[in-house]
Amino acid sequence: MSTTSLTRYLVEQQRTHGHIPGQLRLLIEVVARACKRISHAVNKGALGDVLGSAGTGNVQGEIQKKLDIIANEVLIEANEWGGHLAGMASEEMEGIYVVPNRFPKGEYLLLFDPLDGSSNIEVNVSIGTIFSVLKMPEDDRGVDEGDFLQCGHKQVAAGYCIYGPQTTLVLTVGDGVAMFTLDREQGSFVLTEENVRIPEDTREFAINMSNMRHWDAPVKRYIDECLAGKEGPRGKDFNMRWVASMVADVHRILTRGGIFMYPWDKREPDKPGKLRLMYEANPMGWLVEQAGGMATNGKQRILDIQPKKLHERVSVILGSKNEVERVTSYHC
Ligand code: AHM
Ligand code: MG
Repeated sequence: MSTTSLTRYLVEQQRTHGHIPGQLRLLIEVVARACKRISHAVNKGALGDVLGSAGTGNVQGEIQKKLDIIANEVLIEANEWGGHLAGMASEEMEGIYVVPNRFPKGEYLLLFDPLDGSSNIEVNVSIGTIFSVLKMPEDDRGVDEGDFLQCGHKQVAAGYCIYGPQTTLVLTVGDGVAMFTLDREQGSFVLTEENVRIPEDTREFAINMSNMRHWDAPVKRYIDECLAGKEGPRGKDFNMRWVASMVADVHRILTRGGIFMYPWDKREPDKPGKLRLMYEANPMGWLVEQAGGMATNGKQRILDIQPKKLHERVSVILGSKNEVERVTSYHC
């Protein structure tokens, strides 16, 4: 039974491996603390009057749930005063959040999807918080939106916290992927998995099949071949899983392998996909790569995409390396 707390893991990363400066360590601890509070609110459900729609819309035109807003506020309140951040950006806010002048400013930028998979809140299915940390560009005098528009390979920390049967924080600081389970009695995250590895091959795919008629030819070809099973060109049967919570689908892939896809489709030809590059694809892409998997948009490594705007969307194909390589090769 592991006794290594998140705090100890981070101190050791700082001390021994030199992966994280002290300010970044504190930042991650504060994010983890905020996730504990969100987990608490999620668990209360109907008893805490946190379910249902908030009656507002976000910048993407999606209806916000009460928990979307609560989680967003918890993350901002927890992080704004610590002195380690210059600004924040969230899927639920139109513009960036600059740390108010009454607080000291730090050198990091925090980006998050406060409650991913929020369509699953009422049905009691796993949801989560996804986060990504960037460094402010050097010699920058004041934070603006342009400072956030950095490629995913510049992330200095990324992770998610899944609120499911267990609350688990999954983290990378560029030294592999570690998982920490929330011990509710102790109130702390405890290391329960280190050096997470995604098997290179899989027989499990995750995609919203109801969109099949809108897909592009390469994705259709890949899924058709999976569905053809043993008798088809792949010579093996595939299984399908789709939770419709990216955190839950990615968590399964980090746990036992698989491929996840949310591809561009013909319904909205001008939108490059549904998922957001900065709050979803980049942090998940880095985690998957750190666990030996691969993440592309069909044509390019996700982490090499230069973002042009904060709420940019992207096609996402990630998971077991050999399968992601195959779908990507079908696009060439
Ligand atoms: P959200 O951030 O508004 O919750 O939307 C993102 C979610 C992902 O978690 C999930 O993979 C996808 O949307 C589900 O989409 P669909 O409703 O097409 O199944
Ligand atoms: Mg989301």
